[in-house]
Amino acid sequence: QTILLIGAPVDSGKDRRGCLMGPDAYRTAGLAEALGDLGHGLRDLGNLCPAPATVDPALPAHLHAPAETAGWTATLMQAAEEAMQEGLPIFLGGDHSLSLGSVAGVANHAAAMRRPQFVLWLDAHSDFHTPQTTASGNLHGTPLGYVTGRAGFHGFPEVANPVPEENICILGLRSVDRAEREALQSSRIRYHDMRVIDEQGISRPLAAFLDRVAAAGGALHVSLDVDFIDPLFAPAVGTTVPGGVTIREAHLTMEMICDSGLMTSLDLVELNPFLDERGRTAQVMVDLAASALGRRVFDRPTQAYS
Ligand code: DIR
Ligand code: MN
Ligand code: MN
Ligand code: MN
Repeated sequence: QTILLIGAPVDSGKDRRGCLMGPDAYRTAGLAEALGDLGHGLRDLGNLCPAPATVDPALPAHLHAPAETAGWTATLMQAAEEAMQEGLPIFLGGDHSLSLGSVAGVANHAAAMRRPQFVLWLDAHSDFHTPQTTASGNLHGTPLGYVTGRAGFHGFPEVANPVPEENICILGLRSVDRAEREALQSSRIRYHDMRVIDEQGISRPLAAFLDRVAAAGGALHVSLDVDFIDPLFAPAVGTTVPGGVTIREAHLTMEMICDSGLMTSLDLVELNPFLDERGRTAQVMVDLAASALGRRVFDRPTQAYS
């Protein structure tokens, strides 16, 4: 299975700049070498550019850079659909608004293959806003709203194959806005906050979700936001929230994903190298990607945990 590295220097999903440096930080931290060492075939497709787009006047006025994000969405949707025909794409962000396009694109491919699409969202935030409910106006808080087919994304590409809410699992939540909390609680999304992880460990809710994906024969997109991890270990992100998962919990998550053999696409998002010290957070993300794709200390029988 060939891995395709797709740089998406999206920086329009929020005010604070710097995520555009993400793709090159991952390259500098040795992502290609780490995955190549694991025996994977690998192609770096370089960086994408956003398609030209205009603002739809029906969008609320407080949104930050909606035209640029709509353009990125069109570009990423197409790139994701094409990449799925050739291998396992890793989208190198870029802020989390890149997932409007990456997830919608992989879902189009899954629909063409007649496979259900599942999404594992690893994030402190639920990113389930619409352009109308976001208080910040930052579209990086909206990808799950968009890909599930919520209304209000005027001027954005049509979501031909919305991801069913019950096929989405969010882990790591500790910052959920009021409008999202209400929408999430009345949705069929499986969401687990940090308290669940504290009480049950991360493996229990994760194994339950992976079992459902396997039983359905689904395709699995994993979206890894830097702020899933505690800022003690991964400080280079614009929206740090204390109380996140540890490095060990993050690696266990990625190793279980690897053992399941289910992952078909991956986002690495929200890294802001401008906020970092010596590329430390980029290195953490590269190591986590390596765990998701086969790096381990010792071999072990698969699914020893379930
Ligand atoms: C916040 C931040 N909920 C917003 N979202 C982030 O602006 O809507 N998502 N950082 O990962
Ligand atoms: Mn996010
Ligand atoms: Mn296809
Ligand atoms: Mn986040």
